[in-house]
Amino acid sequence: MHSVWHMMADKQDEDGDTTVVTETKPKTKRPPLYKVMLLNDDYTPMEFVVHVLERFFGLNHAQAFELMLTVHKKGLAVVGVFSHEIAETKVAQVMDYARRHQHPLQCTMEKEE
Ligand code: TYC
Repeated sequence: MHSVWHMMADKQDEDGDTTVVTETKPKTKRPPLYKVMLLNDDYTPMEFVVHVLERFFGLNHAQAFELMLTVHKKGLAVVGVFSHEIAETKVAQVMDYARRHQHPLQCTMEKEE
């Protein structure tokens, strides 16, 4: 939502003094969003990454396969954008799942600017 704020014209009182009337924007701060990223490595099987993307990020198989290939080729990719709490949960879920399956898959989060 955009709003335009004007500085009001200088007003002169009886003595001729001027006052600049300013307004301040009422800030409705939206909470920051966080990018969740998957990092490539040489050992985690492609099928495992595809499964992770389906299981924790709600992607269908084709979307998951495509995004896995992007990570594989580029080194990393954003796999979702969430609130701080949801992003932390996703990272923890992926890291724990990878650890339990003894894969070195890494998942991180970063504030979106
Ligand atoms: N590079 C891995 C391989 O060739 C596959 C892979 C993709 C691993 C994405 C991690 O986040 C990842 N088996």
